Amino acid sequence: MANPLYDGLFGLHAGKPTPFLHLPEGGVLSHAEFLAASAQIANVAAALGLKPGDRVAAQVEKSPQALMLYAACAQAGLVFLPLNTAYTVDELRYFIENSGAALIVCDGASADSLGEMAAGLGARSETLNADGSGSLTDKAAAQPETFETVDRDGEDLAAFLYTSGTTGRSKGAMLSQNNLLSNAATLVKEWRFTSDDVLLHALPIFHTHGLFVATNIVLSAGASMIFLPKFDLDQIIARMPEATTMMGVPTFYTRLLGDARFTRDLAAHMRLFVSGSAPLLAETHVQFEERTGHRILERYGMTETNMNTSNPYDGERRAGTVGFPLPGVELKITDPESGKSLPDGEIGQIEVRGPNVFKGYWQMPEKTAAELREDGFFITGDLGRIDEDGYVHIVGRNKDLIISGGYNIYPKEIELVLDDQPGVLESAVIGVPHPDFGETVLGVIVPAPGATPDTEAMMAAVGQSLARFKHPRKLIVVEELPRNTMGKVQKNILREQYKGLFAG
Ligand code: MCA
Ligand code: AMP
Repeated sequence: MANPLYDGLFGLHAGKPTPFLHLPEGGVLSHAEFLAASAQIANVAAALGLKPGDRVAAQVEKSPQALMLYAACAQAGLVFLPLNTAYTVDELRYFIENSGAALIVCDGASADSLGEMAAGLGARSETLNADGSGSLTDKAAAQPETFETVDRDGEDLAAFLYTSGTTGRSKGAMLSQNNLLSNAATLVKEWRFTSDDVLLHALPIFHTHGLFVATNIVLSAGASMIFLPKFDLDQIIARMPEATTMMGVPTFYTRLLGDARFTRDLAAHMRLFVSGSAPLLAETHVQFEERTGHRILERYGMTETNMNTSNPYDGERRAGTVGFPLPGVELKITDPESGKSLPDGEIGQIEVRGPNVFKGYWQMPEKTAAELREDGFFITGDLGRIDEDGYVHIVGRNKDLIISGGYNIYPKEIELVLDDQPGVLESAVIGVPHPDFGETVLGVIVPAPGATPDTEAMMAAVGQSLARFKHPRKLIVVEELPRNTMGKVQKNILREQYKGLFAG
């Protein structure tokens, strides 16, 4: 028997003294050291009574120990559910309740509020702080450094990642072991990763990009990574000489270009820069090549599908495109009304099928059926076209979504909070161009007749219930919202009207 995810990413490195994590403060954690410590955490989970298939929710800062928790879940057959550290207690309650998590691992600072909530929902809770201390690692220290890997099938679930929806309710995307493994194997090959690679890792590890793309590729290739707690320009510039590759959201690249220390010399030895999670402006692509001589490799993916397309490693990396479907991934452009395939060159919705496509949304069969067709094609909600050379272009979104600095924000969730505030008749939340984050959030408010809404109090209310990155950067009060003849709010008119508000 076997456990494909654990065996394919972690087990293959058992006992090896090879480098895995280059730490921010200096020093290296080898594969063997990492795996011994993660086996101790797997033993803690078993001692707590967790059973294969149970969900483990983690809202913890990025640290080697946080990654060990991921490895421990794989080894013990648990479903890993990483959560953005910016989420408020209100937001977390929903994820924990909805997933039925058996264990919640959180920072010591939120132990009181989350621990109480966990207990109320029948879950256990442990703490793990940014420096690796906490009740989880305290308990792990007393456990053996080996753990008998739990048998799993490739079709068993490995992780849940919550993604918001256009209705404002988040959905737990269920990812199987094979979803994660197949994508990692493909990307290692396509992007030519080997054990000689050193990845500069400054992404969060609670999303697909930092965890399933960056980390899984490094593990699968036996490479190592410089594991920084977050994106910090000084650190990136200081550590780049040790790296061979970097992955980031477009904000990483625009920030690097804004710093005179980021020179052709500094980047000369690098093998590859990858960008994704949000559109990379063609002008950033061009400026980056002018500065460094490197062409950024842009790829396209989603939480539900991992990576779908990539520009080529060899061959032309075409600015403003996301390249070709990855081997094993089928991509078609369809008419949003009829679902029928459109000829190349025409704009329609992007649908994808392949071993990377998720198993559906946790306990939401109707939502799953609405987006995942019976024949296996997933309707991405992105609009695109395929050009005459086969490159995929993303031209827009068929879903009401804002992407700020690589984080997805669903306007509906914010509108629901704004509409609830005293003196508000209705609201519309839109994304407008922002020089640093690509897009940022703007709230447009219509007061109730005779009322003067207190925008400061409204921002405070938003702060109470929603993560900081979702907060509108500005609230604008208007008399009425533009509507079409069907009465639908015309957000495109608002976006056009306010597009210059934050322009750099
Ligand atoms: C931080 N803030 C943000 C964001 N990040 N606000 C809006 N959008 C954001 N992305 C808030 C902070 O709380 C702070 O609030 C203020 O903005 C300024 O923070 P700053 O120090 O400038 O930000 P930072 O800490 O440097 O972070 C910016 C960042 C970070 C480096 C771009 O957001 C980041 O690492 N983004 C990557 C997200 C990612 O991994 N996405 C992948 C999703 P204040 O100061 O007012 O308190 S996976 C995915 O999309 C798919 C599958 C894919 O294709 O990869
Ligand atoms: P998420 O729900 O966080 O997985 O975000 C997935 C969405 O990010 C996709 O549906 C796209 O809208 C967007 N996205 C990811 N990569 C790219 C890219 N390279 N260019 C444009 N949009 C992208």
